[in-house]
Amino acid sequence: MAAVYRPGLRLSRPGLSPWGWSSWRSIQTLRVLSGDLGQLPAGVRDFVERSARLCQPEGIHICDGTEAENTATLALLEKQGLIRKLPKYNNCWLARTDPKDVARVESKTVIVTPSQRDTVPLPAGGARGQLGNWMSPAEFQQAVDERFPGCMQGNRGRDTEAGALKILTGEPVSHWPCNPEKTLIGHVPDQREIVSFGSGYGGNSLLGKKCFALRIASRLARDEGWLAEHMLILGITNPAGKKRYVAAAFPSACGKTNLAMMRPALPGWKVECVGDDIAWMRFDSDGRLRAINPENGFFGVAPGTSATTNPNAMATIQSNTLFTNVAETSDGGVYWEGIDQPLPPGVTVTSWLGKPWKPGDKEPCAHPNSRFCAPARQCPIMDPAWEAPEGVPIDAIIFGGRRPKGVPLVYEAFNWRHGVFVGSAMRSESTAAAEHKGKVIMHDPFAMRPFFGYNFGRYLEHWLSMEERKGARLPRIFHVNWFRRDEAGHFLWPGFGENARVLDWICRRLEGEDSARETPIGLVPKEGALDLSGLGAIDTTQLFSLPKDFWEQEVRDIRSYLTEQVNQDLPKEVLAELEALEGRVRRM
Ligand code: OXD
Ligand code: MN
Repeated sequence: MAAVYRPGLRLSRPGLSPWGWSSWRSIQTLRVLSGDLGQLPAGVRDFVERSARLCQPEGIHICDGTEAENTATLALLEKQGLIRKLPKYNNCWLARTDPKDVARVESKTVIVTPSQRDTVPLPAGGARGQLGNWMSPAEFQQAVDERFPGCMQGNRGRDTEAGALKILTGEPVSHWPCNPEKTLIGHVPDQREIVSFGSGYGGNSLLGKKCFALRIASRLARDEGWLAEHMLILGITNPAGKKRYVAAAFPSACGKTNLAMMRPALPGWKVECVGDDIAWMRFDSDGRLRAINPENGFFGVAPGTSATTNPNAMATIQSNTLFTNVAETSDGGVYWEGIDQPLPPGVTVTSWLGKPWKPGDKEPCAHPNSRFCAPARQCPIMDPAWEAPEGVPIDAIIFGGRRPKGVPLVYEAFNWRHGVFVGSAMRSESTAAAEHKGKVIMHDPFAMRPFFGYNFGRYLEHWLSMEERKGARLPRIFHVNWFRRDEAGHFLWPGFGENARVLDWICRRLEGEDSARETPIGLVPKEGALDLSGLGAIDTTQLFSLPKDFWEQEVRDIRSYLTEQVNQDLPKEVLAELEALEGRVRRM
């Protein structure tokens, strides 16, 4: 894939790009297949012309975003054999990628700044940095030179490009175009520029999502005093009609989409969805933190999604949806692990690898990171204000992770500063959304580890600085863990719709209810404060227990992570919170 995306922000003037675009040889007259270059703003036109000179496509199609364009694009991709229609649904499609191009590639995702420390903290003792990858402008220039010149030309282009740019050549392709060896996802925050090569998959190539709305936007947000975060946004209304909005940060594959679209198990409660992945938040003139979802759709993990776990997602994906790497049924439908739908008699399944598959087979039928991509407006519970330009007022921020041991169902931070520390100390079992292997507990501060657009130490300072904003009404901060297990490995909490019980407690805390007790790690629900009516046996003692040996190890791990990885850039306030926690754990 060779896609160059540049949001229309502060476009540099012709000839001024540091990447030496102007030095590439000029090509034949540009062949504009549709649209009018002359109608584009000067900066955009300049960008298109320079990119075309560099990549040398056979033609240029200027997107107009119309339905007709969408239909024509789908038809062309179908003709090229890149997607196939799923006749069981309305306008739904299946793409099967190259098995080597199935997830975000964090190791090949870089941020380019003149100074390394603007992008990443320098770890102590020469340790390998885990908070993003920096590339120098010179190295980046070389990487661009090695990849882009002529990459859309004739046959060569076929091996390296995909998506909208691929269709420019109009030639049929029999395989998923990617170049895993040369994949590079580069961000140049100073230029607000993203350059992606070699992958057609998800976050590597949907450049408006992780690349722009998180990495570049987090840098913009720091410069301009707002927040760009890996958070869902939901509205929750209690039986008395009182509505609150919360934003929640979870690492990939912790059930963010399920929570964002939750059908509450508690009678009389209503959840409405504003967004399932990204929140842009700023304080308004009344000091309220307001959030918008900058996305237009959902790009959710398919396996585990079912009428039980997420009925609203299932309703959303019945039409106008592009599925990737799920399995296909012989009656033209989709299938995956945990879809919880018996196969009708006589219906067979083809796996994401194109092989016959039957229930009980060792290999999964769908790739664990297989996805659905659907318009948000199709979700039956979209919040009436989901597109409101002023955003929705956020009263609580929830952090969470997949923690099989030691971390209670819910706790509240003592205050903003403690909450920032809680975000910095987030950890979770690893996910299929990136290239990591195995179920290791990874540090994932603010669920942003793969998405920071600048030095994490400075990001922490930015969060801490919110406390100093005059008139800011800071949201309360909570931490949740739906995934704690007992000794036998069984989940201690049913999750999904029952998580409304935790949101209920959070809402009551926001109303000022005295329903929390202090523990060394934060405030947890008082005995009987969590509504467990009708739930059957829940072992709340285990669910909320704080084993001293676990927390001793946890604070050791947090200390070594923060002091090694953030090192000189760790704000003293965060270090002080860590020391305070260490003291409380010692006295446990
Ligand atoms: C995603 C992720 O949303 O990896 O795809 O976080
Ligand atoms: Mn995400």
